[in-house]
Amino acid sequence: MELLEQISISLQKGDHQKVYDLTKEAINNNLPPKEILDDGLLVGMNVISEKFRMHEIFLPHVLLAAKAMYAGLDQLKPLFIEGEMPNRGKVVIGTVHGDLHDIGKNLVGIMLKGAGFEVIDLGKNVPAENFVETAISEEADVIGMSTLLTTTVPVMKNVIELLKSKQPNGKVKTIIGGAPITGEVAMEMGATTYGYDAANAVERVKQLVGDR
Ligand code: B1M
Repeated sequence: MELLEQISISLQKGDHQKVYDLTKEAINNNLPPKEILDDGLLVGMNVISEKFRMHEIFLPHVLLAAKAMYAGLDQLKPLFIEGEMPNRGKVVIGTVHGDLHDIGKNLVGIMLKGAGFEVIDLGKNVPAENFVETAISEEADVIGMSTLLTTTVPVMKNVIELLKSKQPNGKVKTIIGGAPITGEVAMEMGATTYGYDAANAVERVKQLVGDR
């Protein structure tokens, strides 16, 4: 079986040690990090997502798969970020209050760093005040919010409203993303823009800071 397929299958089995070893092997074989991510780890995670949606697997299984995802992703992270990068701007990112999903948000952070942005990652379950206070005190250009739960989508609006009240000049822009987010939702929430995946988020953030 091909190495990337083995990574995907081991991730689906929740075998984090195997995913760690196979990812290491793929890196040593000089496979491009983006290929290891897209054609190995994310393929496996997508199968998990679908099975979870169809109630074929349950939460403990998903947790194991997420742990296995990180066993691979953590090794890829430095490869996406390495090298001298111009400072394109500062982005504060996090998963909104009430939501503990952080794999997608972390991917966005890694890609932004790889593209030369300074990223302040507030983690998951981040209160609105934290986003806004950090963005203002750090003089960030953009706040990036992630959420995967439909119930926490409105929380993004709280952040955007709070930002508007603390900084009415609109200096800090906002980007939102995650599975339930569409362009329409972003407009409803009052966000400056949205990203449908990590690569798209980088393109959108570049546009927001004027493609410096
Ligand atoms: Co949860 N979960 N989960 N889960 N989980 C979903 C999201 C769900 C869709 C599964 C389902 O039922 N089909 C469902 C939400 C339903 C809904 O709201 N409509 C769900 C549920 C219900 C729950 C719990 C409530 C389950 C429970 O307890 N009964 C619970 C919630 C806990 C909480 O947050 N308060 C829960 C828990 C968990 C785990 C902890 C087990 C685990 C998370 C582990 C972790 O993140 N460290 C987990 C997982 C892994 C998933 C699924 C299976 C996979 C998510 C994932 O990591 N995908 C997910 C199913 C699904 O999404 N279809 C599901 C891979 C990742 C790379 O993709 O995060 O979408 P994603 O990110 C993409 C884009 O969305 C985008 O770019 C990323 C990469 O290209 N993006 C952005 C993301 N953020 C962005 C920000 C941007 C721009 C783009 O700009 C800033």
